[in-house]
Amino acid sequence: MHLKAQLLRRLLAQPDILQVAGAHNGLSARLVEQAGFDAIWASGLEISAAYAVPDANILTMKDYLEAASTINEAVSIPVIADCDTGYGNSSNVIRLVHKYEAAGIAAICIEDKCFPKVNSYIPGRQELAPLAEFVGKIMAAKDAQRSPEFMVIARVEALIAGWGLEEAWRRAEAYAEAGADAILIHSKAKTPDEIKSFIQGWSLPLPLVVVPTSYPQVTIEQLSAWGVKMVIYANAGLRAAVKAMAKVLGRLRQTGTLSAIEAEIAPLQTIFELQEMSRFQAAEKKYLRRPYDDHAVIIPAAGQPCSNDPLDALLLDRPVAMLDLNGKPLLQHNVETLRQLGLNRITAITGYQAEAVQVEGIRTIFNPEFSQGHILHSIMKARDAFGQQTVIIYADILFESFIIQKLLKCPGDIVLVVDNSFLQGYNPNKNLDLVVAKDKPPRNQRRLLGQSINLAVRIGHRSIGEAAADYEFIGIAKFSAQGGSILQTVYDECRRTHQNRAFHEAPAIMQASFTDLLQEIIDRGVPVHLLEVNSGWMEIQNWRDYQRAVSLLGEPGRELTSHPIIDLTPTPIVASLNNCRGKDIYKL
Ligand code: SPV
Ligand code: MG
Repeated sequence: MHLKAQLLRRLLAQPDILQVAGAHNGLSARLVEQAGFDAIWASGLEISAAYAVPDANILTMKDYLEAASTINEAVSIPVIADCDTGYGNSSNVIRLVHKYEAAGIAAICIEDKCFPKVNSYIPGRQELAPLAEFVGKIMAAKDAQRSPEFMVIARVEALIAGWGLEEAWRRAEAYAEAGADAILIHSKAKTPDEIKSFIQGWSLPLPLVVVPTSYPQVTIEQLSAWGVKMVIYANAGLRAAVKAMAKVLGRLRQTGTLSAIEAEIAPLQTIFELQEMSRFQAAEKKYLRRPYDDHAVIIPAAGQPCSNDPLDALLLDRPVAMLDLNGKPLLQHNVETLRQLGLNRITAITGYQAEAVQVEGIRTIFNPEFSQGHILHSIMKARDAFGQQTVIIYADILFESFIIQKLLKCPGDIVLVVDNSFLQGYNPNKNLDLVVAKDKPPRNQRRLLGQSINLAVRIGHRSIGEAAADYEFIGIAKFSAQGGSILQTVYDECRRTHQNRAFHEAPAIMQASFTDLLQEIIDRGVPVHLLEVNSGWMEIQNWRDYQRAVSLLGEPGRELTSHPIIDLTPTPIVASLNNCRGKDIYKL
């Protein structure tokens, strides 16, 4: 069953005249369809012109077939392929019918000139093929078609070649007799009189097709009244495009600004619509699977500066996530590291100076309570952003990708990345998120870390103290779907029960840190795993950290001098609850 050929036959069976327009590629075909035409003429002239070669069989059948197939794939209306003389003799016609029919083309049109032909409007070499030879081609074509619906249109060039009406009628009748499904009677006269005369002397019931390029004054009503069944506007689209392109390009070259032509060109959106971009995107959403598509990253970046450090001067108009590190915000550095790992579902929770958080391709969720709540409260604003695996990363750290790689490989519903380098006296003034582990890691020994996993017994700050601590929680954690659901359920419960009373190290749940909830989870007997790393990350909480980060990332001179001069005198510590990470809040 040839559906498009069937459709063309159905259209021809209706009383109305069919209007068909030329195209040379998928895009021009879509425009023809959008304009409401009944079918498309895969024009030899247009296709040759699109290659910038003459319409004189310079291209091969393969070129024309490829163009016609592309056209056919782009539209749902039938395509009538202009096949010139059939690209050779009757044997070539047999192969062409097989190929065009298999490509879903509804009809082919072949003309009774000698191969290689030349466009009908080029004066000079308009050589007619012997009638018998062309009759043979029609018979070959009709015998070659596999579906009964496929159509063969015979094009009579007798008027083009100057042989007169008698010859045109004689040939048209012979082609009808040979089995043609329609007759295209072509004329290069400047008025439709010749065509009208031909029709008046035509008595067979075969549909008549005309191409009024040289007699453009004729109307559809006239043609219809004369009994024409199909009119082909063979090249209007191509000529419109050429004129518009030449005009716009000339003007652009002259003026040197796109604004001079903006009003005359189609908006990009129109092009995207013609390309059916939305269909492509829907398919991509449905079918495109990448390894970490179901993995989410959540970066709580709502907090306002609370370290009372000279660094705060760089954070007057932006949160720490947007702190400039060598020309790029900290968050951008981290997003790039994550993307390189294939982690693309990244959500940042914003609050303080939320408008400043501008990173391409990430989702942001605004936490309006950022100034009253703590980091835990922010994380819980992103409940719907959790995935099958969710990595939570504090906004003020810079990390190398291997940490995330190791973390993603770690089994366990809840895994915290921990480091014990603080034991070597690194930055002793900092308030760290400390962790007591179930298995004491050996100190002062070289070790291979591999994938060894420990368990947390205690986590927090005030209640542990550095002497008892085995590790520092670096601010990166991973939750499986189950782990994420435990996190959310325990939080919801504790919100009800600890609204106005101390929650681990916090005065109430609203001010709780992430570590307070983790301690609650540990206390409920849920395993909280520890993945040990030994550096490969750093936090940026004060001016010294910032300087180190800038110099570690390279180009220190340029970046440091491009920032305002900072007064390094420590400012007095002011009490505030402002969505900082846990280690800072109890500095008060
Ligand atoms: C074509 O469009 O290629 C045609 C019609 O064959 S015409 O150019 O009018 O001959
Ligand atoms: Mg042609």
